[in-house]
Amino acid sequence: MADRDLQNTALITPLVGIIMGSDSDLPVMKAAADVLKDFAIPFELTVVSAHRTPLRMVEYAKAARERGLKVIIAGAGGAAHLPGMVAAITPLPVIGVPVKSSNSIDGWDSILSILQMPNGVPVATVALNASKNAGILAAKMIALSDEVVSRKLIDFMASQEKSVNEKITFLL
Ligand code: RP5
Repeated sequence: MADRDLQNTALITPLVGIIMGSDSDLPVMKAAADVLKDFAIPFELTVVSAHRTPLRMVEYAKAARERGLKVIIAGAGGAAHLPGMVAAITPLPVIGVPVKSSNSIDGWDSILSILQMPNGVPVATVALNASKNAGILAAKMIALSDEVVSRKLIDFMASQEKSVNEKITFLL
């Protein structure tokens, strides 16, 4: 599938770049895209492999800020070097999603290789396969300078609270 096909719009500049090491990560990473769609935040989604397409990774990370991206969500499994390497190149915040790939060591390989970054090169790491949270965190970053997204986040949080409160009432 062409990159263009995976953009939620070809006309609006994406604010969030969702990248992943392999198309096999897509079933996990799709939840981040779903969140951004819900918040009407323009994003792009594509495969960038630190190991199989290293030059593409460097080009992507170098160009990201000038293309208008504000935050990058990077998911990878196994020896998951993509989020850290992208964070080493771009000044943009990078949210790392450890993906539990089929040949992983229960996902610990992905978690530790994304989480254990050296001082000076932070990656905001979410839980294993937690790309939904990566999408929400990206939305919170966008909301810092976007009142509409901020309002949507406040509504989203209120609806979560309401749904939990309703369940509690039901249990009583
Ligand atoms: C990583 O290796 C990818 O992020 C993926 O999670 C894992 C397996 O990739 P495939 O062999 O399925 O392409 O680089």
